[in-house]
Amino acid sequence: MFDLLLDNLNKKIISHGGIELQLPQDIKEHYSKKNNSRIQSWLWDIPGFRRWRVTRMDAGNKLQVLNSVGYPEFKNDMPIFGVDLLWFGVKKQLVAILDFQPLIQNDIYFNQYFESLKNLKRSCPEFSNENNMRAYDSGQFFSPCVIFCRGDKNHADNLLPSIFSKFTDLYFDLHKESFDLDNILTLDEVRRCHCSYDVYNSERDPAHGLFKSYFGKEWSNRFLNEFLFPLRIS
Ligand code: BLA
Repeated sequence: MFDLLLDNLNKKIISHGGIELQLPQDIKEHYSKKNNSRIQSWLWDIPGFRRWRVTRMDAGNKLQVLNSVGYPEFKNDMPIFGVDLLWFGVKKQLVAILDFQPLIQNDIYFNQYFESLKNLKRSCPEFSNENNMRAYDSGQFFSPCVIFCRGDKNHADNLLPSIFSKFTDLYFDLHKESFDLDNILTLDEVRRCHCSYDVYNSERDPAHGLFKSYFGKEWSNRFLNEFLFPLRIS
């Protein structure tokens, strides 16, 4: 379902100087024999970022996932790139969440970093139904401009690709612009926020239960602690 988007993202990362880093084999690619499914990940070293990860899960008709998080360097207080795309084939339901994930909830910060995302959100009302967001407390690490859609095949095939591509471009544009902006947070504050982001998400991410049921507890704990949210235990 998300192959073209994955390709599009990885190509954009490379065009911004991204170099793929080596991952342990079972993190890079892992199979669930029981559920006939596969999870694959990429870790990128990109100038100006301290970590950028991409994960794709293919559980056939049951579930397709594209998930990616890009963390800027600690000396840059701009938001974190966050994307979680899910396709439930049986229900034919899309759940798409794309956000510049804010480090703090503060108007000065929003004014500095969210003008372009606000305009993108305005241009696609179908991706603006975040009132239906469930698992997360949207007050933390989500912005008022979060792009959220619970939709159908039409949303997935005809609207999502262009929104995803624009969203990624706007994020890289913002990253470039951020060098000319004054930071609102100090390096230590940014580090603390990135740490809290990993702790917060590792505790709330509905993926953990899902991974356990597909890939077992041991592998899932390792994937969560060592790959998805490594600052959680540092
Ligand atoms: C929801 N994410 C979910 C759900 C699943 C995953 C199964 C519940 C979907 C449902 O409502 O039925 C799955 N998340 C995954 C998987 C990975 C993952 C497989 O991270 C693999 C790595 N989540 C993020 C990021 C964002 C995010 C970066 O990882 C933000 C952009 C958001 N996911 C997010 C939110 C929900 C969600 C807000 C809740 C959606 C809702 O409440 O309806």
